[in-house]
Amino acid sequence: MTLARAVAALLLGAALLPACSSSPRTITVDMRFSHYLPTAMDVRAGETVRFKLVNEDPMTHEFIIGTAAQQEAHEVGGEIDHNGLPGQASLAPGETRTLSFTFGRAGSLIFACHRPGHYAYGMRGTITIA
Ligand SMILES: [Cu+2]
Repeated sequence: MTLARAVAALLLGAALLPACSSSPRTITVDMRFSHYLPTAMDVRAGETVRFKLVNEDPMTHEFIIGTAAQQEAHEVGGEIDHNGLPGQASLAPGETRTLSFTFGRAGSLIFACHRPGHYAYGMRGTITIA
């Protein structure tokens, strides 16, 4: 690439930035060996995030956003399919699915899987909302 082309590409990129800033940010969450990666995320109050959930395991997993109390309730609850519920998803073995969620006020939330034994095994992470 010539210098002129590199400069032109940079200027074009800068010109496109304002248009891109209004679309939701995508955070990819991998589920592997019954753990999430990443295990901690930072978002802004009021931000809408598009989660790309990738289940790499040969078993069903969940991605459920909630408070500690809500997670405890899910741990003893019986829902099998969480798809279509706000901030919740169920993923079949090997499935990739997207979930959009708008965060409220500043604080912290937990995301977790409540398939039997997974939460206790450590399939959970934290979201800090600032
Ligand atoms: Cu799981």
